Amino acid sequence: MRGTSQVLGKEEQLAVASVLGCIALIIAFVFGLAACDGGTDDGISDNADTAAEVEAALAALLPPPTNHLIEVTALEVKGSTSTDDLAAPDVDPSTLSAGFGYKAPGAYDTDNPDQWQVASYMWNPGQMVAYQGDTLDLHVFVLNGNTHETRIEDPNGNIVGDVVVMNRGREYDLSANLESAGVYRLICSTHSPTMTAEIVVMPRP
Ligand SMILES: [Cu+2]
Repeated sequence: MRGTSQVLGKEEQLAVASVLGCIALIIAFVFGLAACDGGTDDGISDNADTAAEVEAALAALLPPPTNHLIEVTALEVKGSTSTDDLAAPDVDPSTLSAGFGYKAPGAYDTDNPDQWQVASYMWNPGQMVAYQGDTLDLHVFVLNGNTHETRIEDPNGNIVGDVVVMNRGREYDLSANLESAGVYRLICSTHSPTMTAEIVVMPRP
């Protein structure tokens, strides 16, 4: 009888433990639903609340609006070689971008008619990154090229600030309030379209 009693006691304990486990699972499930539900019965507003919470969490991860002072240089890079090493390209220089240059054999160096040269104007850096709501100050120095007619365009193609004619050896300051997310552009129309830099503005929640 003692052994039977002991066996029944274990079964009872297992049954009680099983019931308690089920109750714990139900409680956890209900509380889990309540946490996801936001405590209200309105599914639409619950989603809105969740979206607002996610936006607030993302905003907290981003740096506060700031001012970017970026040093920019107007550059022209050149390269030359000889027809002994590589045949010259079959290209009409007048069809190239104003930012590109090509001087054919004979035209480049009359004393060495086998030499030819290519060149390209550019901004350095060519790509910059900021967040919506930041301000941008570009401190520009013109190293190459006597003249660069320069502007900043917002993501809709509208000119921000003034169009500035820049000359070699001078420094210039351009600024913009980056109100819109998207790609702003620093454009030299003298050497368009290739002398263009991008300012990628990330959206801020
Ligand atoms: Cu230019």
